[in-house]
Amino acid sequence: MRYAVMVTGPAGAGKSTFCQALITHAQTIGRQVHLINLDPAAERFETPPVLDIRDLISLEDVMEELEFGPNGGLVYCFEYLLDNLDWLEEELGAYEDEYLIIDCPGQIELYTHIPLLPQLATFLDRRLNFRTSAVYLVESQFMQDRAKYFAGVLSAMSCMLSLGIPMLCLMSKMDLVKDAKGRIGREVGRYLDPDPGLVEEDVHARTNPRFHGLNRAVAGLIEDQNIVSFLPLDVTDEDSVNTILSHVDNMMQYGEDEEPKVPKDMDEGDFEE
Ligand SMILES: Nc1nc2c(ncn2[C@@H]2O[C@H](COP(=O)(O)OP(=O)(O)O)[C@@H](O)[C@H]2O)c(=O)[nH]1
Ligand SMILES: [Mg+2]
Repeated sequence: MRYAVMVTGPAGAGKSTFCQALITHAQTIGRQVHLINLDPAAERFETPPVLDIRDLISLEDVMEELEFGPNGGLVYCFEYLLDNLDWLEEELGAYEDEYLIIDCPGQIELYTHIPLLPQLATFLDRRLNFRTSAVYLVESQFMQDRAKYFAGVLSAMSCMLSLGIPMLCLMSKMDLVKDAKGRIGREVGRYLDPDPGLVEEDVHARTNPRFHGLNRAVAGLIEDQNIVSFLPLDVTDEDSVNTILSHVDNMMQYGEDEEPKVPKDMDEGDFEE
């Protein structure tokens, strides 16, 4: 069985940093995972990827030769990748029984405008028979501005619905919002599992009353569907990375032929006699 985790989320959310943290952690616990870079705009990697879209096409060349801006260039690169899926298939052919971490571009255009990442997810999942899942990162600073936070939640929902593969949402850069004792306060905790009260309080205060109905509807949607809740990610804390890895494993039923796995933070107390 082959496994692929697509690491998604807006630019700057911490995707590449998370990929690196996962790889370092996997090495520590003696597990092999491989990094695939599908972000044509990526810069340097601490651990070099085993497969890199930049070997197929470079954003710099596209921008220079075709005179595209950065966003158009990215779309072009990704369309080019999808036109050359046999390249990807061939390159990935060497990875049997492997666990791949795929660093993806963040531009929302690639998810919703032109569903290029969904096409890629489908290709990995259906055509190449990877057990495919995704994580979506929203950065913790968004919790300081509720309008941004709700935009983040909605973009996570949109990504989840468009990718059509199991997805986990992560609140990244949690080290920036922990208290002096390194704990996640109750107020912060509310953002990890959003409730409609979050909107009533201050988004209402800042919007024209004629939008209050809309605010409430959006909050209700998030609440009713109950599809977005966040796992806290702090790359500086190995336990946090480990917990996320076990949730991702669980989502893909990684190693189900071996012994069953329960995410570490879910097992406590559940099995007491
Ligand atoms: N404090 C903190 N900074 C982070 C964390 N993860 C990423 N960053 C910083 O956020 C910026 C963007 O990270 P990067 O991984 O390149 O984001 P990407 O565009 O989603 O790949 C970089 O300056 C990182 O050093 C984190 O967990 N904590
Ligand atoms: Mg990156």
